Amino acid sequence: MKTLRYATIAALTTLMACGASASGSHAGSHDHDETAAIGKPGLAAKALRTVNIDMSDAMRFTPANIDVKQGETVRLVITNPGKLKHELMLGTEKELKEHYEVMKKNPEMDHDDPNQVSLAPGTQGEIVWQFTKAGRVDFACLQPGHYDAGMKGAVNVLKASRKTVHN
Ligand SMILES: [Cu+2]
Repeated sequence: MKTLRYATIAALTTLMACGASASGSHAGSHDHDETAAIGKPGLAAKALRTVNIDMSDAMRFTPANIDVKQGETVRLVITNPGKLKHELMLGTEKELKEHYEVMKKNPEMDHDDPNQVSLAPGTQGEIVWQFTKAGRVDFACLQPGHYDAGMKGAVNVLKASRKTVHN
């Protein structure tokens, strides 16, 4: 079991390294493919809008559907008023499912990526994220059992209007 655990942590460390370099190099051209599909860590100063999301022990996010505009940076303020640990991770459905399988094998595992936040009961956290690509970005709680119970939601990224042209 130890071998599995350490292998998983190594994989996560790689993921964290990708996330860290993506958030730390806005001036650079480094784009992680998987991250690009859902957007990238946002700059807090550019977050003009805050969206509050509650995570409940009824295994629901409220709201579970959020509309944003393409290119918009949003501050997601996430609250866990329940008695269980919950988390919110942004990702493609495929990524979320893969992470969930890892979480089920390692329930005590914590990760610390810019696209997710894990919250102990009664705590609050935030994710500042820029949604760069039109389409759908899924999110889910990957605590064992929670995703299966329907603890998931989606951000609908609406295509940017042609009025704003960036040169
Ligand atoms: Cu949960």
